[in-house]
Amino acid sequence: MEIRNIAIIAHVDHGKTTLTDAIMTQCGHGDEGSMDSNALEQERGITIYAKNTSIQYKGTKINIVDTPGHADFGSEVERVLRSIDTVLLVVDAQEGPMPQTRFVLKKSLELGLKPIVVINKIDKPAADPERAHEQVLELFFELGANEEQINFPTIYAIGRQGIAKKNISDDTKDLSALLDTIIEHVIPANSDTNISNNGSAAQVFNLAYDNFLGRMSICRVYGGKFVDGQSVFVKNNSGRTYAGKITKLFTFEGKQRVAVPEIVAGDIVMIAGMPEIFIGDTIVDTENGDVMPAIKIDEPTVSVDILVNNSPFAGREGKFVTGRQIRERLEKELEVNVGLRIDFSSNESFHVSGRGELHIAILLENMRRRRI
Ligand SMILES: Nc1nc2c(ncn2[C@@H]2O[C@H](COP(=O)(O)OP(=O)(O)OP(=O)(O)O)[C@@H](O)[C@H]2O)c(=O)[nH]1
Ligand SMILES: [Mg+2]
Repeated sequence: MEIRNIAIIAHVDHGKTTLTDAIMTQCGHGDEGSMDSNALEQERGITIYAKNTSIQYKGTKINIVDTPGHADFGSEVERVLRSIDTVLLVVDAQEGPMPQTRFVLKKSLELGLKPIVVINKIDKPAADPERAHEQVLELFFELGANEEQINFPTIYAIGRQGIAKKNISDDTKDLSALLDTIIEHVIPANSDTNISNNGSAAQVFNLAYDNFLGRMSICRVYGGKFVDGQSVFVKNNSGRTYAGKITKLFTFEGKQRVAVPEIVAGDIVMIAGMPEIFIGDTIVDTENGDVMPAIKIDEPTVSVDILVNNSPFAGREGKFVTGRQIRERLEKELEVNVGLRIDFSSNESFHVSGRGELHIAILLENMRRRRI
């Protein structure tokens, strides 16, 4: 089956998740709930973590990564952009491009991606889709887009009603115009052998945990294929290579993972069996296979010191209150929270740096809920 891999990117609240949910619903995955599945995401009504899903449309598999639009979670966007071939740049038809539109578009253009622009929320009373389109075009020029990138296809949408159109005046009732454009415009992922010319390779862009299988890596397969039970090598950008063995393979159907005997180039998959793997690492089938370029993440902007509570109120809340327990939790967080930096060198406190106040606040709230 042919495969297309895309990410949906935008400024906060411009309608990425609503659009992704509508695509899921129209492609038969409406009973799986919103992409904003995390408890904190539901409480706050924003996306915090990039997540992937997979649908089938006209016999083609489309892997979609929904990303957060809040600037504090920019690293979530950066870490997934390598694993996909095109972005849907969603822009609110009333607000036009906003600061984070610029940030995510810049990162995409730098990677050579050719975006599809979705002017969304055209149902808003004050929407001005033509002006938004004009502003997006200007932004492409400003960011130094090449000619191919500037010739982006534009789709007009009401994500909340599951409607997409090629022209504003079209009378459409579903998202076919968008899905057809994805099939036409995005290069088939299977044909993508240019990145790895040295055997089978997959790069990790996310991690997950399973009580039975342990650490799971979510990867994009770049070349060849891997089979269940295969012996492989893991390589990282600091030059380390070590042997490993695949103990289980999955692909995605909607948000569900499905066990498969083999995975092929182009697909976005989940691999179990490598307990020490990290985001950015490359899995190869031969010891001299090429390591993929590192995934670049911008530096943090704010920091806080976390220390053991020694105030008179100590011990009133939480269960895991020692320095060692805090440290263990922070070390685990570092594995998946790629925008975070932590300095463990002081004995008294941990110096935690993130991409903004909300980035740190979500970390602290997650720790509090784990009774730390
Ligand atoms: N009027 C209108 N509102 C919409 C449309 N699509 C989404 N919304 C509303 O816009 C708000 C934000 O939608 P989300 O889909 O959560 O936005 P998002 O881009 O995923 O937000 P983050 O992931 O937090 O960046 C919600 O209140 C939606 O109901 C649309 O087509 N028209
Ligand atoms: Mg969202």
